[in-house]
Amino acid sequence: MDTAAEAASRTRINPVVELARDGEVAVLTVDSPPVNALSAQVREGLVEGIRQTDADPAVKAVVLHCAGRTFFAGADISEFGKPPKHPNLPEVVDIIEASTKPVIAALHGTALGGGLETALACHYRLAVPSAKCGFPEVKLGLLPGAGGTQRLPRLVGPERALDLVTSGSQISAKAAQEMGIVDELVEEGSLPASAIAFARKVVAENRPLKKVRDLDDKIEAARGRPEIFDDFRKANARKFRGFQAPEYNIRCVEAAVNLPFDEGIRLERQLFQELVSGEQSAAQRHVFFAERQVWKIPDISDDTPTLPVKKVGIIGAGTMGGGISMNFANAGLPVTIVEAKPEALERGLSVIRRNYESTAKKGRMTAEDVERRMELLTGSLDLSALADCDLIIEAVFENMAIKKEIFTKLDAIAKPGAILATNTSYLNVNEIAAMTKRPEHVLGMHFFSPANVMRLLEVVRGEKTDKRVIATAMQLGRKIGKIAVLVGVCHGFVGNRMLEPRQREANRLVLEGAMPWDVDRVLYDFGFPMGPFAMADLAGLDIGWSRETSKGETVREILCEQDRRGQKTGAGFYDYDENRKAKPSGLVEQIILDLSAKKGITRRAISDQEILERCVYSMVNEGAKILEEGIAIRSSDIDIVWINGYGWPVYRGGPMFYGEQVGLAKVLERLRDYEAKLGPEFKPSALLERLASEGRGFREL
Ligand code: 3H9
Repeated sequence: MDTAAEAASRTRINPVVELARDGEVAVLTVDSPPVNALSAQVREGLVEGIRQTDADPAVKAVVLHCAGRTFFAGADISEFGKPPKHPNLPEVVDIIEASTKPVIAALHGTALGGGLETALACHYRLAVPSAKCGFPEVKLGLLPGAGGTQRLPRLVGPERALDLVTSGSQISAKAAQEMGIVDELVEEGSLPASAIAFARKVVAENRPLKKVRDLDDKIEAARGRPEIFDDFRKANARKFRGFQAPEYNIRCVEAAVNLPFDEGIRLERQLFQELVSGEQSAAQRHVFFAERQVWKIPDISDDTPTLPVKKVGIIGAGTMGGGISMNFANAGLPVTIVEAKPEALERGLSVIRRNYESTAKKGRMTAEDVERRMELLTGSLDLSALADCDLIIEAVFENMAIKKEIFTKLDAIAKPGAILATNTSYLNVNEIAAMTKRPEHVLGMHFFSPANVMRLLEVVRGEKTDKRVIATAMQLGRKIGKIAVLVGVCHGFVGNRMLEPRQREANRLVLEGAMPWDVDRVLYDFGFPMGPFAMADLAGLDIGWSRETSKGETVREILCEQDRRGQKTGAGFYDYDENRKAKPSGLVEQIILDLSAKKGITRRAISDQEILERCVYSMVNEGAKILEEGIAIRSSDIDIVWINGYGWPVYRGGPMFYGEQVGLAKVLERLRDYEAKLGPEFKPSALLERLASEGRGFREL
């Protein structure tokens, strides 16, 4: 309980900001759950708080502190794109910096973005050791727009500032202290008392008001040395490809070095405004919220009980089974891997070891970590070794008969209550579940190759799957670091089903007049890491192909027949040199021309625009059908699948977001045009027709 005296020295400035007094030190406490984002109300409260402390002659110093789990986690992202509310954050930080009393920021949790900018405008910064800080704006397609790009280089120098603002990564309080962002570390859990004590010391020693804007020693040396920035651009060109924000961040840091503070701030403001009103940031902010939305399942509440999973079984030690096993071992769960043949089991386990060892070689894991993980993996040749597993994931060859046989056997072996999952990419999970007497415990868990690396996990809900089983799979997905998306049963689920129309159009375009490298270039320029033909060459053209059944009816079949099976054979759609660098192939061009002629197709010039529209709008249309059928819960889930599983550029927000950005009416019009010219594959989905006619978007469903 507060004493009467303590209560008397507290003033509530507004519902989220409180001003307390501890002798000559004022403590401004912000309490705006969940993450103390700097919303309009928080900003108003801070400005009023500083006004009051400035006006009160009894106050000699101010501590700025947040209640709950974290110091300010940044600007309130949900305010972007809406009419601005005053005071804005740049105004707030100016007012804090201009305070006539020293302001001490007390950091815990994650001081991010605008939160860290607020701290940099304070005169001192303290942090508990577990605190982290960073500028994640770039991940939202933005730059620190409240002085961060100008103050950070003055504290840490331009090189480190460039790294921090363009990577968006978080650093520990200790690292922040070493760099000069944080003045002192204080004992865990000691805030705000330790900050109040520090403030007293500042007052007692009559220390001057230290303003970061006045510092020069860390930037001086870089002045007039443009190569620092040019080299940084060059070194990161691949990573930044297509993104607008990294370059804008670099320009701001460059300005911090070369321009007076106020001019730098003006440039920062101007570039921030440009980014925040642009398409890329809108897309990246959409992805931020979509990634958090994906875990919410309308008919399965957060408090749905989950089933305990202490031991995992994996059937198949191939590429998929091995990768999946690594995820669980990484999370500290024991895994039993079952294979049919001893050589295959041994090979699978040694591939896993090799993967871990190569991670260790890169310094991202210790030799002990490798051993600890390997110890969690047990191989077996007998399915009955899975009898005590809580979750069993089948990851064998994509063949319904084999999967059915395995599930029939599993049903007899697995303990009651165990979850049985299939890692199928296309097959009907209901049919597989029907082989067991416990279809409510069966679901799909579709991992993406390489399964230990790719973030996406499609959790496939069968018609009988129990809600607790789904809640457990989603929770496990989170535990192993995946982004899990709940999808329904259909051929290819969300991701592969939408890949199909893109693939179909890519192949048709090639027969109608484009070359594989034309299609690849258009999709690469759009932002995919590679086009479909380069991708096919990488994966191997002979997946699912056999010489006996090959009919020579597609370019791919002809290439396989000629032993051009992709990168592994040094040739596929492209020719490859000894460094695996791709070159367009004259031979392939001839094969394509011959095949077009054989099929009676008169080739024509095809524009880049047509390539893009046919490949991408057909995906949007398929996505609309997926939504219509209830296979995905919401359009943003589809976006998450494509961004995390198929390399869709994050700055284009996912296929459904992109469709909306283009305009559903325009997409519809182009689909109708292609339907008339090219056939029923382009028939628009009823949902797309309806939304376009109502002027609504997928997000409003
Ligand atoms: C910026 O600062 C611009 C300035 O430079 C310039 C301005 C002029 N705003 O992630 P969680 C919500 S840009 C609004 O699940 P965790 C989030 O949606 C900003 N909402 O928790 C979720 O809501 P719900 C720079 C936000 O513990 C809930 O809070 N800052 C914000 O796993 C819990 O979030 C960033 O980019 C926000 N800023 O992780 C930091 N942050 O429950 C963004 C969170 O309804 N935030 N929410 O789904 C994060 O990285 C993580 O949320 C954090 C906590 C690490 C803080």
